[in-house]
Amino acid sequence: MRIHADPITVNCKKVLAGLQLMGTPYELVHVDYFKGEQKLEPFISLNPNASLPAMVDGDLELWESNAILQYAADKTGHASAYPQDLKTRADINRWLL
Ligand SMILES: N[C@@H](CCC(=O)N[C@@H](CS)C(=O)NCC(=O)O)C(=O)O
Repeated sequence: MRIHADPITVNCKKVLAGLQLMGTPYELVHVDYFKGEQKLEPFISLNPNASLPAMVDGDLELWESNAILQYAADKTGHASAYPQDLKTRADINRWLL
């Protein structure tokens, strides 16, 4: 799992903290926010919204910090971080959305 991010920003820090909390290994690809690299190639091809973070896992390219964390929790079976129970999940989603 490669995370394209600048740890100085809150949405990037959230993803990196969440992955560390779940013990999910990742490779950080640093995209310098203050140099505006999120608006330039190669990042802009990965996320046309020009915002950090984004993730690449195999052939899956994903942006949105919460979507990345949800995917990571489901992939690694971290039910305590993102429970499978529908009602509990709906409650979590309402806060995330
Ligand atoms: N809803 C998005 C928000 C992403 C976002 O706003 N990222 C900021 C950094 S925290 C960004 O890259 N903004 C683009 C800019 O300022 O040029 C998410 O949670 O991933």
